[in-house]
Amino acid sequence: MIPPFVLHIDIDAFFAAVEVMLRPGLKGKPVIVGGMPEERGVVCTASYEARKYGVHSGMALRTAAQKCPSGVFLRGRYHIYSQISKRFFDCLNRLAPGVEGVSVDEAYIDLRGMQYFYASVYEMAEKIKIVVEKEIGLRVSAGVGFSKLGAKLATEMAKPGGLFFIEDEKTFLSNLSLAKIPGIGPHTLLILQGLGIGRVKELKKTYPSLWKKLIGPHLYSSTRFPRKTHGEAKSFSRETTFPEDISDREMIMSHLSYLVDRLSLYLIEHHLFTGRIEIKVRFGDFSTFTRRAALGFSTHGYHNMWKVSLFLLNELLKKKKLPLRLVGAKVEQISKQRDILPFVCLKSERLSHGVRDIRERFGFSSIFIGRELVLERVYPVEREGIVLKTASLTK
Ligand code: TTP
Ligand code: MG
Repeated sequence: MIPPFVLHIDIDAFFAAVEVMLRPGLKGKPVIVGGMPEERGVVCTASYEARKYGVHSGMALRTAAQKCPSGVFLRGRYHIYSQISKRFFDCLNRLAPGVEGVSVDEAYIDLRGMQYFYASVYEMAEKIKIVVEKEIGLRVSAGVGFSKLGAKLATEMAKPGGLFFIEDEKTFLSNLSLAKIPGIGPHTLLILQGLGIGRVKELKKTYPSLWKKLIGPHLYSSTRFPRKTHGEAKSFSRETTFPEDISDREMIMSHLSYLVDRLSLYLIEHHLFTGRIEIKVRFGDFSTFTRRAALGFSTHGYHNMWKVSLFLLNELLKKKKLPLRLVGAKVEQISKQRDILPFVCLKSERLSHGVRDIRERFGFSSIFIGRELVLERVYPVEREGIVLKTASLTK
C-alpha cells in the first residue's frame, strides 16, 4: 500500500511566537499582534493563550481587547517575521525537493521519491519537523496525507505542535464537517446547512456534482508540485548479458552496481543529473521486465542512484524465479542543472566526486565499490574498467 506522501507544515501562531521567542518574559501570556487595543485595525494573530479568550486573526482590535483585557497587544515587527520566514523556507528546501510555499509560514512538501532515503514516510516527516523547529526556534505543526487538502487538514488536527498522519483519507474526509473544508465559504455553508447537509459524506451523496465542484479541485489536482524543468528528453543506459545465466543474487547486484557506477561517472563527467532511473532484467526464459522510479530530485551520486536501483531490482526479481540472463540500468529525465539536493543525499554526491578525481588520475579500476569487487574474479580488469562480456552502451 502506498503511504501518504504530501506533507503540510505550518508554524504555530507565527507572529506571536516570534515575539515570545524574542521576549521570553511574554511566555505563557496572551499575546495579540496587530496593533494597540484602541486602534482601528484587526488582529494579525494571537498566541494560543489569547485564543482561549476567543481572540482570532481578523478580529477587530477593540473586540479583542474586550474579550481579553489581560492581552499583551503588540504592533508587530514585519521585517523580523519576513527574515524568519526566509529561514523557514531555506531550511525546507535544504531538506526536501518539491517544496511549495503557500504563505509566510506554511508549505506543502512532496515526499515522493524520498522514501529511498529514509526508513519510512513517518520518519521523514518527523525529521523534517524536528530540524525545522531547531533551525527557526519556533514550534510547527505538520500533517501528512494523500492530497494537499488531506495534508492541510491533518495539520489542523495536529495543532498545536503535533504531527498527524491520515492513512485513510477517503474515510477521514467523508466524516469531516463541511466547515473545515477550505473553499467552502460561510454563505455556501449556511445554504448547505439549511438543506440539512453538514458533512462531506452527506454532500457527496446528495449533490455529487456540487461536491466535485467544491472539493474536487482541492483533491484531484492537488498532488502536483512545482519541479524544476529538465533539459531535453535524453537518457543513457548500460546493460550486460551475463556469460552464463546467474542465480546468485549477490552476483546480480554486483553487475548492476557496476553499471550504475559507470552511469554515475558518465553523468558527473558530463555535468549532468538524472531524475529517474529504470532497471531492466531478462530472466533465463527470455521474459524481460523493466521498472522505473522517479528520484524526486536530480543527482549523479552513485549511492543515491544505487539505493533506488537496488529497490527496483528487488522488485523485479520477485516477478519470476532466477536465473537471470541480463541486467541493465537507464537514467532518464536528464538535466544540466542541479535541483536543490536534500541534505541526506549530499554525501553521496561528494563521495562520487572524490571517486571521480581518483579515477581521473589513476584510472577507473584504481577504486571500486566494495560490492563490485567479485567481478574481478570473473572478468578481465583493464585500467579503464572491467571488461564485461557484452557491455551495451547507450543506445
Ligand atoms: P496562520 O498560519 O494562518 O496563523 P498562525 O501561524 O498565527 O497560527 P496557527 O497557524 O497556529 O493557527 O498565519 C500565519 C501568520 O500570518 C500569522 O502569524 C499572522 C499573519 N496573518 C495576518 O497577518 N492576517 C491574517 O488574517 C492571518 C490569518 C494571518
Ligand atoms: Mg501558522
